[in-house]
Amino acid sequence: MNDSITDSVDIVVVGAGVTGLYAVHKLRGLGYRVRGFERGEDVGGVWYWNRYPGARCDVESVDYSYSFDEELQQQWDWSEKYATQPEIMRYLRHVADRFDLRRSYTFGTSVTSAELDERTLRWTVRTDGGEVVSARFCVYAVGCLSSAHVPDVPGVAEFGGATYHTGAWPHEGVDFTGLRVGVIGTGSSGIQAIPLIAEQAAHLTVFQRSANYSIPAGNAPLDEETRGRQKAGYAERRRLSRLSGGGSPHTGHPSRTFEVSEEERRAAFEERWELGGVLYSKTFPDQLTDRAANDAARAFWEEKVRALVDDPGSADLLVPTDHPIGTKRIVTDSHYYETFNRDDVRLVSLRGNAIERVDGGGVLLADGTRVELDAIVFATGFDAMTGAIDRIDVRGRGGRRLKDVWSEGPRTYLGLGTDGFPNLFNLTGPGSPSVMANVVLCAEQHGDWLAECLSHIDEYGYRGIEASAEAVEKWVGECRDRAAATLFPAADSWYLGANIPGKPRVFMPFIGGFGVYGDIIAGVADSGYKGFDLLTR
Ligand code: NA7
Repeated sequence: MNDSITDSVDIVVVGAGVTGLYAVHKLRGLGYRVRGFERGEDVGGVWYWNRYPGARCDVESVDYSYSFDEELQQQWDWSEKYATQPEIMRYLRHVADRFDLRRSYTFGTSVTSAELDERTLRWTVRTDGGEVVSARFCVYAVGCLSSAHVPDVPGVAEFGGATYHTGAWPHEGVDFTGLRVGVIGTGSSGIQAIPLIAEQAAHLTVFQRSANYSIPAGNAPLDEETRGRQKAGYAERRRLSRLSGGGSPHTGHPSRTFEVSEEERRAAFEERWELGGVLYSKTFPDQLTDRAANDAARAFWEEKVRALVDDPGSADLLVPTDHPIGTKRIVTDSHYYETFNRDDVRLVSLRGNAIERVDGGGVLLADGTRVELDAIVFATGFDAMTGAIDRIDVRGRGGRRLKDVWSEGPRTYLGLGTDGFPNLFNLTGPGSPSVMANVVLCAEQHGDWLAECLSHIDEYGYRGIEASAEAVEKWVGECRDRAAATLFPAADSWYLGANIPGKPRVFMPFIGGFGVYGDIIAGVADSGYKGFDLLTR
């Protein structure tokens, strides 16, 4: 053993979010020695960091929960249809305690590098805590929305008030009482936070670069009867979810948009509007592939939203004109549009009038307007899908850096592996459907696949596994071609890296759906890991 090595294990897992926790549980259950590292001081991943007011999941809580343990599933009581951040944190802490997962983790510690020893096929993993761990397998579960993006606005350092990013919210909370607050960004985080900040602040200015499509959540407390019904129906709920595109049991209308009468079409849109949130994008099966079908869904949405906003000028600004509905994730809100009916809330469009700079007392726009502020909230999103892994200096065969190999966009086979990086797995990341589906079931799907894969390697005495260059090339093409057959590339979304200046414009997720993807990776396992090389030396 190299002198500098502080520990030697079978597997290092990076991240203690929904995905990492399950991976640790599953792999430890097979008898592997696992070390986990987590940047936060506790479990939770995105839910540990995103504590902004109004932070809430846009997947129903009954679905956004692990399915692997029937007792856990039956015993845990969700209090609302859509769980808030604190409730999800309570749940993940409960899971960590119940399955004794914390003992495998070192918290408050970031992995800084991982280097392959080509002779042994082991990884040397270094942390900012000074640990040097040798591992046979390295598993990244670092999250797709965990590298906060603060735009490079001149003068922010001169601002006299406080600044915040929704994805790195102070744990002690923030009191905006009596303050003039500016929120920059109207994605999911901004739209969730804005109504609650408006209630507290003396005045709120919302700086909107692009309007977004949002749909009221229809959130409600869950009563005993509803919970009982959900729990009794869990088996069927999960079965349908596993077949679905998004990892939830809801299925859209069986016909295409214009195969039904106008009356039936409106009834279907109304039903989805009432269901609430993100599922509206799949009311009809052709909505995200056919422009006219999308326009019909969009027109119904616009009618609904205009009815919620008193001032037609504000309504005009709040209706997106730049992308088809659903091609950025539809936001699931609570009283967002009504917030613009308040006298103490002002909507400022940055279209053609960008923020030029921040100074000591506020924000200066290109047209010379100055907005005086006491606090600025950046709800400006994330360097999505690749940002967190890019922070780690990963070096594979020949010393090649993963960041360089991915410089033109992430290159994976099935999202799970990259050629030149044997025994390294990336869970629920680019090349997988996780950001377009219920990530909890995605975490289980990947954790189970990985467990089976490692068991196979050991059963047959292999030293490791590595995606082939041909398989990676094909999968990158498949992800690109599937996206190209939809309306998704028409939006400047973070799926495409379009929100980060200079990032290559490549559609990063697998868009074919959770169920289809599950069949593909299961087929690969059944075939003896076609597309991977099983390494004997
Ligand atoms: P998003 O969805 O990336 O939203 C970020 C918002 O910030 C969006 O409105 C952006 O406008 C805006 N933005 C970003 N940079 C700037 C600059 N430089 N100036 C002004 N406005 C800017 O991130 P969220 O955190 O809201 O949500 C991420 C995901 O979390 C969400 O999809 C859910 O899956 C959960 P743009 O639209 O780019 O013009």
